Amino acid sequence: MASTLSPAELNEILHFTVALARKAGALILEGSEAIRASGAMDEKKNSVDLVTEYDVRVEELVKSELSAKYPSFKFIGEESYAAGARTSLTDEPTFCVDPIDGTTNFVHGFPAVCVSIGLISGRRPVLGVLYNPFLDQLYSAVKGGGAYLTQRGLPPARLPLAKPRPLPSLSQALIGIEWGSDRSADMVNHKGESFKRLAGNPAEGVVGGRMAHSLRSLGSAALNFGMVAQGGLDLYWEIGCWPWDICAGSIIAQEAGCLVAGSHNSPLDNDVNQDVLEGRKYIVIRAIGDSETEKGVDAQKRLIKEFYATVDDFEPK
Ligand code: LIP
Repeated sequence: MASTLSPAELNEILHFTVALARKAGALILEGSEAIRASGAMDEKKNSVDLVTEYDVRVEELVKSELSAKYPSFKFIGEESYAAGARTSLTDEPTFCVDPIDGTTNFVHGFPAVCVSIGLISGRRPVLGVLYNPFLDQLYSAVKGGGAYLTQRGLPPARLPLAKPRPLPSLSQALIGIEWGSDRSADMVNHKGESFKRLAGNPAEGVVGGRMAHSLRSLGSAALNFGMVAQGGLDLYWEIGCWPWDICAGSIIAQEAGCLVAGSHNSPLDNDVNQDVLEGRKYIVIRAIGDSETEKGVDAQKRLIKEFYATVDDFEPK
């Protein structure tokens, strides 16, 4: 079902959400110094699934401000979920929030950290804001309104940042990947073999190797989506992260001409519906320019099929 929110309503919500993201960003910066001084952090499911007092405090700030301003809207948040809240997705407007995406980076002082505030309506993302306070980079989009990057006091720049070039094959791609926090042999073997084939040289014995230009890990699903939207990464793929990690990033990417999809057999129709949102398997490819022989949108689908023919498919736990 289509979103019930009008463009004017979405723009008003965007205006409020951008200001809130900057406020949350200030608390993240304050927390960064405190956490690096104290080293205080807790573990969720294991020693690499980290949470800090500031993940919880930022979510409380964002949740209280959103519910005060939009009392009828529902709320899904990483730390609320960790605390046992289970908000099921309906057609009603629902905020989907990750207070600190890139918590491991946050703890280490690696500046790829952001607050991610998405809005879902009609079971599809319709608004997204990502704010990285360390680099003062703010990504934003509303459905039908385009995607923008506002950084370091410069005027908003429409995404992608450069005219999309053709991408003939994965061998010319810069690909975003993540190890994630499930380090079981099963997960690490699937990811390891997949990464090996993406990077490996088929002419030097790597069966099914694609020899991509290289692989990158920003350590934040949300910022990986932002980087694909701006054209700095060609693709990003992850199995195991959650709806709050990708909700805002997915509408920003779609509004920047990207194709977003779920697992190996999801239809490549760029419909980020409930199955894709909750599927915990995500892929996004940048806007691709038409070449003499192929339309960019066809190249996006061909390359995702080539990608899925290269990597393993497996179930997140
Ligand atoms: C992180 C994601 C990342 C994934 C990590 C973790 P967090 O989110 O952004 O893509 O690999 O396991 O889920 O926990 O920093 O909000």
